[in-house]
Amino acid sequence: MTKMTRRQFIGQTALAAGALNATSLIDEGAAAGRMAPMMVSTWRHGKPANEAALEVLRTGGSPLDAVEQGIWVTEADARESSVGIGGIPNADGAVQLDACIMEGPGHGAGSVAALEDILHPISVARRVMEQTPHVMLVGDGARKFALEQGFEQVELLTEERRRAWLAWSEQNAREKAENPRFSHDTVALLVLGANGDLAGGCSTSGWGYKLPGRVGDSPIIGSGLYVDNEVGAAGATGTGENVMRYCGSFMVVEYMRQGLHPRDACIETIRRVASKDPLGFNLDIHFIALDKRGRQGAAGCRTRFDYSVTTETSSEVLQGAGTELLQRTVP
Ligand code: SD4
Repeated sequence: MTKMTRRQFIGQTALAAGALNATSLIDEGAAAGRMAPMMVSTWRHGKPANEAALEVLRTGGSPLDAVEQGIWVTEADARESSVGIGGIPNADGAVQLDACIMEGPGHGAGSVAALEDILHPISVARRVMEQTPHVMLVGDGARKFALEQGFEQVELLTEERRRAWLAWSEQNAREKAENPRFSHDTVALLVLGANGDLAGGCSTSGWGYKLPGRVGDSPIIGSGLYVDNEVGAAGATGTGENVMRYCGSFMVVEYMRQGLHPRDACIETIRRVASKDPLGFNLDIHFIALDKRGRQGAAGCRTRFDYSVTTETSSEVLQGAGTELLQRTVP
C-alpha cells in the first residue's frame, strides 16, 4: 500500500469533516462559487448575529458595517455570559470587555481591551480604527475615548451575574481553583461581502472572574481575529492564553494562503499548536475560517464545536471538526 502524504491526509480529513456537514448545502454552493455574501461566526448564538449582518448587507451596508451590527446583537443579549452586557465580571466584580474589528481592504484594524461601562465595545474598536492613528486602546483610556466619542455609560453587570460573583467571591482559594469559571460564548464574526471584500470582528467579556486587567486573545489582532483581503479571515474562541501564545488566527490565514481549505487550515493550526504545547489537545481552542472564494470551515478541541453559517439562501448551525479528527495520527 502506498504511504499517504501529509497533504493527501489533510485532503482526507477534509472529506471526513465534510461528511459531518453532509446535510449542508453550503459547501456545495461554495464549490460552485455562488456563496458571497457569507457570514461565519462562533457558536450557535452566532446565528442571529449572522442574520443581522446579512440584513445590513442587503440594505447596502459594507462588510465592516455588517460585522459591527451583527456583533451588536450578541453584545446586547444579557443572557450571553461571555459577551457585552450580562458578561461574567472579573475578580473585583467589574465587567471588562475586549473586542476588535478588522477590514480586509487596506488592513485597517481597531481594538479595545479591559473596557468598562460601554455596551458595544465592537463599535469603540471601530472608532479606534477610524478616528485615531492607533490600533488598540485599553482600560481607562479606552473608556475615556468612548465617552468622548459619545458612547453612553451603561451598567454591564446584571443582577444575576452580581449574585453569582458574590457567591464566587465568598469561596476560599482552593474552591475557586477547583471551579474555574470559564465560559464559552465569545462571538467572532467573519463576513464576505457580495463584492468579495472581507471583514471580521470579535467581542468578549473573557475569562469569568479573571484577574482585573487580564486581556485574552479576542482583542489581539492576529490572535482572536485576522483578516487578509487577498486570502481569507479567521477568528478564535476558547482559552485565550492558548491562542495568543501562537498568533492562532494569523496562523489559520497563513495556512489558507498556502492553499488549504479553511477547515483544514483550522485543523492544521490546532495540530501544530498541540504538537508544541504541554497541554496537547487539551488546549481548549477553536477556530472559524472563511476564504476569499466563499469556502468556510471550523475546528476545535472538543467533540462538538458548533458554529454558524449564513448565506442568502440558508442559515445553519454546523459542527466543526472536533477532537476525534484532530487526534488522528498524521503519517
Ligand atoms: C478569552 N477567548 O478571553 C476568550 C474567551 C472565549 O469563548 O473565547 N470564550 O480568552
